Amino acid sequence: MYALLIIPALVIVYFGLLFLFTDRQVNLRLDFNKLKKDPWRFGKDFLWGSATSAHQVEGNCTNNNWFQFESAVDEDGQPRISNGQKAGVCCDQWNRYKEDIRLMKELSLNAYRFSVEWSKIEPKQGEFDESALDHYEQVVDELLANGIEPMVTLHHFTNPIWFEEKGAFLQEDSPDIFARFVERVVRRLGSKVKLWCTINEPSVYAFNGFFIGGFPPAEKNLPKAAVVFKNLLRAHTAAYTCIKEIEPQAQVGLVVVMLIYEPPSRWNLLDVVFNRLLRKNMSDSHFVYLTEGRFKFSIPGMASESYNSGIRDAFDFIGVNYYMRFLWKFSPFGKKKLDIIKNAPPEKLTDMGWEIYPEGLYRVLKLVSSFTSKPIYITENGIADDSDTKRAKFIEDHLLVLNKAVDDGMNIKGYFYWSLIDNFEWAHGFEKRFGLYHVDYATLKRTLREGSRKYPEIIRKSRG
Ligand code: GCO
Repeated sequence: MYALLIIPALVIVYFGLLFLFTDRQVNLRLDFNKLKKDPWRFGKDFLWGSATSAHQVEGNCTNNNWFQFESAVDEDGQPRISNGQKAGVCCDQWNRYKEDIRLMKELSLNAYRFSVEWSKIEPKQGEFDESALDHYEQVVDELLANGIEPMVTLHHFTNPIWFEEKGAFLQEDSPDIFARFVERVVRRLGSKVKLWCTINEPSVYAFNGFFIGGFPPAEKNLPKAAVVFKNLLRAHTAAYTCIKEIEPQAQVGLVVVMLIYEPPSRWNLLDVVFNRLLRKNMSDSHFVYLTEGRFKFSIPGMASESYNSGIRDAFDFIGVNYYMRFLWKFSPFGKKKLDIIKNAPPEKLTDMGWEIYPEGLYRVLKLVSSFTSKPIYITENGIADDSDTKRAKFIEDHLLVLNKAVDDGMNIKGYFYWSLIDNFEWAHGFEKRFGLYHVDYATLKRTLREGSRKYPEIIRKSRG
């Protein structure tokens, strides 16, 4: 008799848990033909930009941890960077920034997100190089003279070697060390720059560097990754406080990479719960920290870290980097316990192997908006597409989705395409081409890609 009841009870519990942990927007699909009929709703003040980071475009970043990493080899003696490439002179934006700003203007852009290279500004601890600050001030002046709003990122993955050698963001006092650098930058640029991103993608820096091993220092230690994640968020708050003391009017935000964590099967409770756990730790944790000051990272049996800053709402905006969705499969008894399932057809994949899923942008914006009504900037979104066959559609579809998000009342203030020009894609080297402009690395010539024309076309239409 009881046995007969157990089965329906288990079924109820199973589906109850499924309901509890399933993302309400799982597999969301939108009708793009319908979206195309909507008028563009980005107001006149909307920021239309592109984004880069110092190490990926500037050239001669020879005093940071990535410079060291580019010469290092892995456990099998293989180079850390694809084909043993090195960033080197890169796109030489340090010397060609005027040309690049002209390229932005040609696309009708009115904003540029770029990062300042800490290792050039503070080459030794406590020693600041005013000529590096002069350079960034000149860049900012040139942008402003061309009607382009600068958005400055203070930390985009690279550390000065001296900081790296001390233990970088594993150190308890790393937020203070970082804030001292921030102070120097803001004292110099603060009267001209209104928009500041403190840290780019804390979770990517922490987990690529300390768990997956694709970034320096290439460790595989989840508890350490959790500590670094925590300290990066603390560093955000330290930077926020410092900037606001100097420039109370400044708008300061954190840049969060937002993946869609999707169960390969929506009826498999294990997959559903596991993907929810990942989202909670890797995405939601940023927003709980920002809004409540509480940090909690917990993967049962593997790592657990918590912290309370006691400071709520130390942010003025959220920067969202959105690229793709991942289907994570968790097989506790399988050979490969953790796997990313790839079932998208080739036409839906970028050169990075990432699934093109524009609806995901809507979903992540909805998620961020459930935590805060403060402004959101899409600080990165783009495609590696060397053949340039998918770029135009990628841009259009993502902007249609963004338009819907604006229409639905989400507080979105700008969009920055990654990237202005092809650049050094970290451990992937130069092969992955994200640029609106193609870069010929032999001559450094920039050439607009056909597919990129979609971007200014939409910008112009939306301005009316
Ligand atoms: C990141 C960064 C960029 C990347 C871009 C494309 O997310 O890793 O912010 O530096 O180049 O996202 O992968």
